[in-house]
Amino acid sequence: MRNFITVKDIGNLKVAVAEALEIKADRYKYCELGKNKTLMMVFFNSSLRTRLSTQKAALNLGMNVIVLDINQGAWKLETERGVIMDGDKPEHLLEAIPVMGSYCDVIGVRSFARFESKEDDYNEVILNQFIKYSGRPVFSMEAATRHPLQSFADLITIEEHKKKERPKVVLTWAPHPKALPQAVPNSFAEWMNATDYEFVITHPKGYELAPEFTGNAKIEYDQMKAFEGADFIYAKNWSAYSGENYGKVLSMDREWTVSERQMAVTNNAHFMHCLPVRRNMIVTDDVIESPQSLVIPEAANREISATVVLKRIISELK
Ligand code: AN0
Ligand code: CP
Repeated sequence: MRNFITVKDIGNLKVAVAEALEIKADRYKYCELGKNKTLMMVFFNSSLRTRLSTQKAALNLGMNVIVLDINQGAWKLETERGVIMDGDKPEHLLEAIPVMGSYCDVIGVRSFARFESKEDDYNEVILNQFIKYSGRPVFSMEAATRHPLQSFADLITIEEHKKKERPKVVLTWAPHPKALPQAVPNSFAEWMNATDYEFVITHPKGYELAPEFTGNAKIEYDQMKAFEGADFIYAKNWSAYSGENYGKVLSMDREWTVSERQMAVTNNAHFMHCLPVRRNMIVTDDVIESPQSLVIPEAANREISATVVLKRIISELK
């Protein structure tokens, strides 16, 4: 594997999950593989899980790790070509990227949707410049439209906890006070569509995701109906995608907060969320603390998904 950006990059999902479970059983199995190889993690946005789990994954493989937080101590970066740089940004991404590439063997990038231009966000202009100009394999640590390390960890978690071959998995929108990207739900949908699970998406009208991600998933606007018989509830807020409303908060309706009321009609479903989560906006205290909640094991599996991805990338380094 060269880059890890979408579900397609991981190939067969059954093989990937089997590899993940093998690594989970012995996470230091490949501890020699990364000797004298350096991972650089570049963050344009905050992170708790991604920075810790990806660093841990690199350490499992014996790699060295460098972390750069662009907004803390680095020069402010211009990202658009052709700009007369007489403002507050002393450096251009077009120099910064190859320089970063010269100090490492693999680069991880976190660069969220900026909501300034839907076209730029959905064309992944920042991430693609890293792929084009770093000269290194690049993996996404959540880019503008996808969060594949999260989705892979989510898949591992579902495979570990499912009680039937083809569980019913429901992605539900839930309210949040600030505009959030569509990357997590897009990615989750893309990965679920690549399985043979029964997959349903529920959200208020106006929160339709891009069709390239929802694919053939069933869209159900009635949340209670969507939850009926579900085996897994995956909650997430996202801002509007469609048309003029791109990046806007259209609803803060707390009827959509996941509570015991909706969980009661499920098949004793497990509750999932990628974290960070705002309690009593997205999910009630009772549901997130219930024995059916998987949020902690789900986050723990981020170390496993990252170990598989880094292992595959460094195995192919020249
Ligand atoms: C981010 C998001 O919704 O994309 C990161 C989630 C992993 N969440 C927040 O910014 C709160
Ligand atoms: N789930 C996730 O990616 O968390 P962080 O934003 O804390 O990395």
